[in-house]
Amino acid sequence: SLLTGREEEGPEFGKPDFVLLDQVTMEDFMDNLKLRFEKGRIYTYIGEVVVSVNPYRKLPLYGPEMIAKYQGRELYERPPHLYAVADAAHKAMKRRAKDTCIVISGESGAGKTEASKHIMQYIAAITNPSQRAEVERVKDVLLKSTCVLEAFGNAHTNRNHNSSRFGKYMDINFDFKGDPTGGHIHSYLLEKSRVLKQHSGERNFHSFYQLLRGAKDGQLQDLNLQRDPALYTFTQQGAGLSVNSDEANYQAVIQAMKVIGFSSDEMDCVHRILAAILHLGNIQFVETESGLEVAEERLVDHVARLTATPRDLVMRSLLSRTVASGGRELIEKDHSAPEARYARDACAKAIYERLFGWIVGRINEVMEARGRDPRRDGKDTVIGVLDIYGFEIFPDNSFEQFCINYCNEKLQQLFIQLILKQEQEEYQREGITWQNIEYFNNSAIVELVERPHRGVLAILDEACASVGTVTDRLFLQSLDTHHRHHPHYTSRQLCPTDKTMEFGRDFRIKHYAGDVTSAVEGILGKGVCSGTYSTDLTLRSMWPDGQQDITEVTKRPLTAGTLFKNSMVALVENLAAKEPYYVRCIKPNEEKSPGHLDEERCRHQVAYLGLLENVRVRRAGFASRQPYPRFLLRYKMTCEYTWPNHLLGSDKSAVGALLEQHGLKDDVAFGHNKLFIRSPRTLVTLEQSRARLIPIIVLLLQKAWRGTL
Ligand code: AD9
Ligand code: MG
Repeated sequence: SLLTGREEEGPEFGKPDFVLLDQVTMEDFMDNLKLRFEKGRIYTYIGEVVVSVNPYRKLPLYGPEMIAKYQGRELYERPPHLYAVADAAHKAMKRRAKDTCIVISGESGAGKTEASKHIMQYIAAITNPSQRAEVERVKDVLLKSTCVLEAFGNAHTNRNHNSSRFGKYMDINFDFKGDPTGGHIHSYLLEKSRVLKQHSGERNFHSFYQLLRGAKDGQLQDLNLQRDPALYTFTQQGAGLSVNSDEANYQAVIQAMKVIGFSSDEMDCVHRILAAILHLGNIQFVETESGLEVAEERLVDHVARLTATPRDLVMRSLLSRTVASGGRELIEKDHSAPEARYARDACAKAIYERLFGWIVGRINEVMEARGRDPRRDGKDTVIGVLDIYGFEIFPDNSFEQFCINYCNEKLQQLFIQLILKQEQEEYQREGITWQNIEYFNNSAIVELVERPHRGVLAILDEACASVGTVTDRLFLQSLDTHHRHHPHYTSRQLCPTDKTMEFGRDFRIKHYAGDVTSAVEGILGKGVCSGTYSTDLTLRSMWPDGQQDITEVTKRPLTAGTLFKNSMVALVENLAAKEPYYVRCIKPNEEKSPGHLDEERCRHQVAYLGLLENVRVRRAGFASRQPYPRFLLRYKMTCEYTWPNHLLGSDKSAVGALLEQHGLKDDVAFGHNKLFIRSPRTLVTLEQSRARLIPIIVLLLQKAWRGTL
């Protein structure tokens, strides 16, 4: 380190890059992962990809001092870290005006959100050295937005006490100085069914508990709420699970909302909506002689008042619905008790979803890039950060898991394409012949889901267009007919001996990450509910499309599945146009216990994240590549022609002479700017020879130093 400014990680910490493994086998990979993890080295590279293992404990890896170590350094100069990748993305953006993105993937609890926060903090810390006020404001909003979105979009689940229940892609815009000037957040598929129901041991979204536990007595009174979450159907289930500091977080969220620029009216409105949802959840229906009635009308009063909606409209939308009969005529049809409960739940979900979408939209308004630089023709560069839910396999999987897993297949496909494409382009650029490599191609699974006309989503659309006539069961039959022979699809009907699926209820998709069985029950349902009639302006602005009237429903609105597919296609297009950096997160164990690595679980993740293939692709032919100057800087002391400086005309020919002397020339290829090294053994040889020399050189330097005294 004396010579190059590099921070050494000794061999006792294993290989900092999986590319350096002697052999690419699962065993070698796992041994290295485990060794490093046990030594607190949670980050390891595969080329420029960071593999990260959640330590479940505080490690001294973050903060200003660490940030300073990585700032402006090259990837290889420091031990593997998220900061290095954030810096690389920022450098690519600043030096080469490249749009970049950082894609963070991994399963629930693997550390994606934490990683994205470290990356954001790094970027915030290294930018705006001149403290421009407008840039500082943008940075504040960027950092604070996380806190707000987590309150409304995260929940305590069995797998993660702070699980993101939505996907998030955040673009950060930079000006020509490399300072953030704005941003934009896309959110994907909030798991809104959580508003109604949670698995045992899980909670509703944090926001509800924060309000109940954190609001002042007076405010709760205004909202007709009592403090105990056990009193509300929607929060009862998670009431016993006290997640630390709901009160403190309530204050933090309010503080963050203030910084972002939410007005106090808007914050009031948010709280009123949360309260209205809690009251809605407690509404029960009774059948009387004169028809269906609400058990506690007082609750309807609360909902009406809190949402500033006429009371009889609330009542009517619970007890009946308007349907188009024949031509243009609309008639009111009374609900049965189950229909009324369904309407109530659909309404609660829809309101929460709108609330979340509105919050995201408000943050975006505030972050909208301002004052674009004219020197860039109004174009600034972007770093995108994607923190999206990983594969989810539960005992019962619903529509949400279906979408989430589809999303992961898409991203995996993109990962394969980009990694291969990048490699290929690099070889071409450097004038080196490329050899093909086998890798798992998951496009059959992606096709199964998204193919026009016969993909699962297309069939679902078809079925949704005719709810009422098409039942869940018929939907399943249609899937069975179309995908009878698909290698990644099965159901009990097609595989009658498999008792883990139920006849007429389940279908299974064989994902890369494992088999996921979904029940079709209720998959076709959809709710109509709107805040169009509220006299509260904030609330009304959550329904910008509110003018849509009931007759338009017959025009086949896009289903949630299609909307999700479209948003995924757009996301993938967007990512593919950027220079990608990857963080692949691994969850070490199910118990959230620090320092324990469950090999079985990790092996599975390494397999489905395609990490071995990644190493292989990276090594296909060439394990490592380095620009000539960088190579010389590191190894020049191992050769008399190059130490301390070479006189060979070009760095390329100096590297040639060095390798010649070591007898390693057959193992490399000379690109235009970079040296390509075929086997890791060559690097090992060079490293060893360097390691032998370093103490001698240090000694020599010390002598020379003393001599000057
Ligand atoms: V989910 O798909 O949103 O359910 P994530 O986002 O992958 O999931 P998250 O980042 O929330 O997981 O991490 C889960 C928990 O692991 C955190 O709340 C921390 O307690 C813990 N964690 C994660 N990364 C680190 C880390 N680098 N250092 C210490 C960590 N603890
Ligand atoms: Mg998360």
